[in-house]
Amino acid sequence: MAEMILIETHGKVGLIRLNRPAALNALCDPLMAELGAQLLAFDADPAIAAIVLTGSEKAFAAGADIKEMLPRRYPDVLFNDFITQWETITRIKKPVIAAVAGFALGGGCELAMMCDIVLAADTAKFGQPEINLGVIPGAGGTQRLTRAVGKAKAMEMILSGRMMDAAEAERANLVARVVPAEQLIPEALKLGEKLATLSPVALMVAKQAVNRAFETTLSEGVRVERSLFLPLFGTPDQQEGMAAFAEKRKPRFGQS
Ligand code: DAK
Repeated sequence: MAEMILIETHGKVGLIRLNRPAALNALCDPLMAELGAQLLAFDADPAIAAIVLTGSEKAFAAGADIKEMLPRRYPDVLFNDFITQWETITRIKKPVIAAVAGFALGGGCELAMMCDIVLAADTAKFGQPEINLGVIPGAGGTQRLTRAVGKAKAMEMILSGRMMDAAEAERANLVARVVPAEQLIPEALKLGEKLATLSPVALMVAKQAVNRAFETTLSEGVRVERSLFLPLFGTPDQQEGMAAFAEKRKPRFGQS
């Protein structure tokens, strides 16, 4: 059987390509298990500083595998716990960049939204079409899409199943930026390489701080930010970063 994901490394950037082209990268259990294991492996690998997750030109992922879900019944879905492996990506400490071309639908859109930064090709199409299947999003779509694009668009997309193209997704703050399709992977790798030159510990806590904004009030979030910011003054990277600025040279982070 063909591998469901393909792995490359580019310097300190780990690239994961979803690889079920015949099914538009539908996210079946074995694929999600492979993806989760690889994300954890890159996270634990000191030679890797950032991760790029992508699909094919036609589809980032067209959703969870509908044919696999078809026979499932409640309460089996409750006991067999098919949710757990979807959440691995939210536990990754290194920055994860989604590079989305083509369809990012249902679980595919949810997977992209679980990444830290989403870059989109001008061919990308985002949507939560679960309503057409008689269900609703099940991997955070009702929550993350609403927080990203606001109630008006999220409600319309989730209730009607309408897709958003890349330009609309950028206007609606669902993606960080849109690039020509042929530039998608080079741009994502370039961004990953840039992150790889920065302080690993600062990147990790920056992620934590931004993610906290989705979970809490402003005053509590500001307190969390402070509690993450102040200990950075005990790190070699803070000394190196500030000394390098004062000495007009490039910092060398993560050396000790
Ligand atoms: N699942 C399984 N197969 C899929 C698929 C999917 N989501 N999407 C596409 N395919 C398969 C098609 O069946 C077809 O296979 P063959 O018939 O050739 O064997 C092949 O991919 C090519 O698809 P099409 O022939 O349909 O290609 P088109 O270009 O005509 O159309 C399309 C592209 C993306 C518009 C269309 O394929 C489509 O509508 N796909 C379904 C999109 C969708 O409804 N996605 C949402 C699925 S529900 C959860 C986590 C996540 C979820 C739920 C729970 N937990 C953790 C609890 C998520 C749920 C979903 O994502």
